[in-house]
Amino acid sequence: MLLATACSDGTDEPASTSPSPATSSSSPSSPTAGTKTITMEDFAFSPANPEVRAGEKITVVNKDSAAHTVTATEGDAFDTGTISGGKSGTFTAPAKVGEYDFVCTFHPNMTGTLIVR
Ligand SMILES: [Cu+2]
Repeated sequence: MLLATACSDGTDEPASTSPSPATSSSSPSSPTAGTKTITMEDFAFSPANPEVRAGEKITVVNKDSAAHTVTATEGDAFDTGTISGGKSGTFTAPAKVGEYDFVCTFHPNMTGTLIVR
């Protein structure tokens, strides 16, 4: 009698071909920023209240066809200048912790608050 019960463990895939993730050297363990991105889309900032680190460099991506800016409303804490539709820009967060309102100079109803920690 040959009752084939021994080979049915539910695994019908061949041995895993996925390499161990340990071979990747591209993931620093520190949660340091540097990759914060603000998106402009449909005449709004996303996120509208980004949390960043003091002095962090922030990328701004404009997905609209209209030009936008990210401009601090108080003083000139930061300002991307004009970012044409489909383009991106950068700015550097203030070195001082706090909350900084910003606006698009072309569209005053586009507002947000940069939270610097
Ligand atoms: Cu705008």
